[in-house]
Formats: sequence, structure tokens, C-alpha cells
Amino acid sequence: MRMKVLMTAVSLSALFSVAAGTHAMADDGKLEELKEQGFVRIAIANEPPFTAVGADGKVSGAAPDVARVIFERMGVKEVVASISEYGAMIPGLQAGRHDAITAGLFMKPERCNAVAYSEPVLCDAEAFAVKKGNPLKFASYKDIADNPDAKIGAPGGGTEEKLALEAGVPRDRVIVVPDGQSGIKMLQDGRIDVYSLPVLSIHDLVKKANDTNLEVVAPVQGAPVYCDGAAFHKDDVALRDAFDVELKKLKESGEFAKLIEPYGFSAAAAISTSRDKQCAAQ
Ligand code: 6CS
Repeated sequence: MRMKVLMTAVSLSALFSVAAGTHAMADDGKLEELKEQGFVRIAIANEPPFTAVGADGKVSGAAPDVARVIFERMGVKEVVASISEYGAMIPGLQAGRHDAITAGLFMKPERCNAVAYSEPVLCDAEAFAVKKGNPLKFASYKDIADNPDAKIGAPGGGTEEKLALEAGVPRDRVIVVPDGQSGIKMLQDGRIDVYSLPVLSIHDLVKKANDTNLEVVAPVQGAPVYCDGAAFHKDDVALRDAFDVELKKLKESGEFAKLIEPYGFSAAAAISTSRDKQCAAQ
């Protein structure tokens, strides 16, 4: 009898744990894993005001600040950031090096097919940093394509690189720039004729450069306004959905605006659009 009861008990508990396990795997296995781990590994680019790493190693910027609040409310206490080139973020997520990308990685159809994006968080147009007076009269990526001598700097695997190539700028005139400071230096040294990033990023860099020989052209004509979302592995849709529940509350309470607008972002811009619209457009 005892063995029978024991077997029954064992088979029942085994059944429940499998069910729970299956349930957890299906619904919130990743979230439970992150809660137990105590931290979530996020990919960032260190491109203020989207993402920033201070000299003391402190991570800030609008995207990590929103992520930190949301993950905390999901029961994940810490965010641990690693800096990545935009073009390496999705492969890193897919390879399990990151649990989420919270970096201003703009939603575009090909990216939307590769990851599970949250609803929109940060929206921005595109900009150029150019020499004072914009001597080559750049207003669009096509203008750069039409000038056979012009070289544009842009982040590797980034939106601006793709926009330049799609506008017809040959590959050898699209120079991959590893970070903002390098891009400004290359422009100052004449190694590139224009450096392209989102508007708020370019303004931040040109202001910090404190160089009266530089100026900003914004918005870039013909380039869309993009929005990012937090990006999750395709298998972690339950985690993404849990993130979206908290993001929606944040937007509705007004806390979202308080988090991102000091950085220059518009809460209304993100609230007025959706993942579906952003993934279908551009
Ligand atoms: O999503 C992207 O590819 C772009 N996002 C930002 C915030 N900066 C540059 C990058 O190319």
C-alpha cells in the first residue's frame, strides 16, 4: 500500500512539476529564470541620450532607465548592460549573450522578423553632423549619393548605414563608425564629410564637441521617424508580453513621460504609434 501511495504521490508530483514546467516554459520560464538570477542582461550602444555609460560605469539613458523600472516591477532587480555595435545586437540576443536589447534599436520589418519587440519606447528622426555652413549642401541621403566624392559615417549595422546604401551611396563611401566620439573626430579631421545618427544623438555629440566648425542638419529629408522597442528573443514572447503590461501602465500613469522627456524624447510620439505600425512601415 505504502509503495502504491508513494508511487501515486511520486507520479502526481512528477505530473504537476512537468505541467508546471511546461506551463512555465510556455508562459514565463524566462521571467522566472531572470527573477531567480536577480538580473537581466541588456545590450546597449552607449549613444546618449538613448543609452549611456558613465566614467563610473553607471548605466543610464532613456532606454535603460525605462527597462530598469519595468524589470524591477516584473521582479527582476538589476539590469546588467554590455556595450554592443547595433549590427551585433540581434545576433548577440539570438546567441543568448543578452536577455533583451534596450538600446534604441529602431523597429524595421527585417528586425521585427528576427526578434520579439515590445511596444514603442523611443522615437526619433535622423540627422547629419556636417561642417559649419553645410558646404556640400547635404539635406538627404540622396544628396550624399549624388556627390561622387562624399563620404558618410554611420554605425555598423545601423539604420543610417542602411538608409545611405538604399539611397545609392556606394559601399566604399559609407564608413562604419564605432562610436559617437570617433564619428565627430573623423568629421573634424575631414575623413568623412557627414556623420549620421538620430537627431537627439547628433545634437548631444555636437554640443559636447563644443566646436563652432560643426553644425547639425535635422531632420534628414526623406528619412522616416523611427521608434525602438525593447527587443526580446523570439522564444521569449511571454517575457515580452509581461514587459508590455508594465510599459502600458507606465505610459498610462504619466511615469513614462517623466522618464524619457528629460532626455528630449516625446512620450506622445511613442504612445501614438504601435509595434504593428512600426514593423509594417519604413
Ligand atoms: O536602430 C538603429 O540602427 C539606430 N538607433 C540608434 C539609437 N542609433 C543609431 C542606430 O543606427
